[in-house]
Amino acid sequence: DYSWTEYHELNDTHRWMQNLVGKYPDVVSVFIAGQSYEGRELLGLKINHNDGRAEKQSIFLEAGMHAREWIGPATATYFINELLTSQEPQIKGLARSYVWYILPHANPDGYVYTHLTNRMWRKTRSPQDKNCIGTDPNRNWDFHWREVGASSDPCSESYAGPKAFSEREVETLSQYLRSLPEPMFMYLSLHSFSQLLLYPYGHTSTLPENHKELEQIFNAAVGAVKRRYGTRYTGGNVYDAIYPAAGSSMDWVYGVLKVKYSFCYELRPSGYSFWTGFRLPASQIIPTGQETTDSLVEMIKAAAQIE
Ligand code: 0X9
Ligand code: ZN
Repeated sequence: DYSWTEYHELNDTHRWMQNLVGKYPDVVSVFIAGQSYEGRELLGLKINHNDGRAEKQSIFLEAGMHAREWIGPATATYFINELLTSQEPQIKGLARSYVWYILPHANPDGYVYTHLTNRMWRKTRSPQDKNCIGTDPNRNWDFHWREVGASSDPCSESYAGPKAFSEREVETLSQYLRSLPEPMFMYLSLHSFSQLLLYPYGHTSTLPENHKELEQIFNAAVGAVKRRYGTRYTGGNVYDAIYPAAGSSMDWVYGVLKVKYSFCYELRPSGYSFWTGFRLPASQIIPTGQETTDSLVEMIKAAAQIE
C-alpha cells in the first residue's frame, strides 16, 4: 500500500492517483497536463467537490520539475492525501473552497532516471548539442527567457534550452495551464532545498506590482511552517533571496498568465550541502508534509483575506 515512510517510483505514484479516482469518484479525477520527451504522461490529480458553490477558483500545485528533488513529489502526494482524508476543519474547507490541480511529477523522465541511473540528475532527458543531455525545465519558460541566471551551454545544469519552450514537458504544461476553465487563484511550485519561500521575479530585482501583498502572504506562510517543529524559512523575491534565474514556471504564470499569487517552496533541508541536500531521509517526508500543509493553509487564508 502507498505510504509516506519511503520515496516512491513514478509508476507507483501514478497508479496511486488512478486508484484514488475509484475511491472518490465524485470528487477526484486524473488529468494529463502534457507529455515528456520519452513519451510519459504528466499525470496529475484534480480535486473538485461538487457542492454547488458557483465560480470556484483553482489552485495549481506543481512538483518534481527538478528530478533529484524527491521531497517535492512526496510532499505533493502527502498534501493530496490531506485534502482527501483530513478531518481538520481548515483543511476540509480548503479542499472544498477551490478546484485543486496537483501535478507531483512535472519532469517524469528525469525522475525515472534518478531511480535507475543517476540519483543526482536535475534536467529533462532530451538530447542537446555537444552530446549533452537535458534542459533545465525551470529556465525554459517563455518569460524573459535566458536573460540572466540561465546558461546557453547544453552541458550546464542550468541550460535554458535552444529556445523558450523547447522542452515538451514545459511546452505542453504551459498549454495545459492556459486551457484551464477556472480563474487561477494561486500557483505553487515545490522544489528543494534550503527552506526558502520565494516569489517573483527571477530576472530582475524590481519587485512585482503586488509585492506588499506577496510579503504579507509570505509572512503568514513562514510563520506557519515554523509552528509544529520550529522549521525556519527565509526567502523573498528570487533575484535577491537566492540568485538571478530567468525562465521559471512561477515567473511565467505570474508574468504571462497574470496569476497574482505565485510562490515557490524550497523545502527541507536547510543549508547548502549539495551531497546531502537532495537526499532528505524518508523519515522526514511526514514532518515535511505536515509543516508544509500548515504553511499552505495559512498562506491561502492570508491570500483570500486580501481579495
Ligand atoms: O535554481 C532553481 O531553479 C531553483 N533552485 S533549485 O535548487 N531547486 O534548483 C530556484 C529558482 C527559483 N524558483 C522558482 N522560480 N520556482
Ligand atoms: Zn529545483
